[in-house]
Amino acid sequence: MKPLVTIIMGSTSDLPVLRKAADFLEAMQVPFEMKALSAHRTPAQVEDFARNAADAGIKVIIAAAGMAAALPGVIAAMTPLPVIGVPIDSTLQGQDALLSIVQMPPGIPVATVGINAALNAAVLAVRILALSDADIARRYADYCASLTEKIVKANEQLALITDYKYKV
Ligand code: RP5
Repeated sequence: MKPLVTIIMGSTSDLPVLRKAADFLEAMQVPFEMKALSAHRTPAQVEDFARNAADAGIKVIIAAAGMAAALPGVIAAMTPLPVIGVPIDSTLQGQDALLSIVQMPPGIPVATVGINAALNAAVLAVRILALSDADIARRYADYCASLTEKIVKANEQLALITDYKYKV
């Protein structure tokens, strides 16, 4: 089984956040790999990964980092693949990482999700893959239906609350 998605993080200290992305890809039966590489501490290895990812069959890269979060942008500069950036709340409530990742120069985009929003990064990756994979598209449609069902059930529960005099 060859990975379609790489989850790459600046440090294994980011792993607790990235687990949500891994769990979702697992649930969608999308083959993925995980790596910890740093744009500042291991720049040569980051370049090696980024320049070879497309040829290795990777379709989407989820890149997460905290602080002066250069990793997603540096990877985006060295691959034609879509890169989804996850700012990690490591310092300054993640504002530093958010701005580092989202403010890319024209021509080199990083699709940036919210601070620590690893699940949304994986959902976006699945949406991209679903464009050309009917099985993934079907599983994703089932997931969306389950979200709708959850809200329908929540409203049924709200309707059962009867201990307010003015609730109609
Ligand atoms: C970033 O620095 C990492 O992505 C992490 O969020 C932060 C701290 O890294 P460690 O010092 O915990 O390895 O590069």
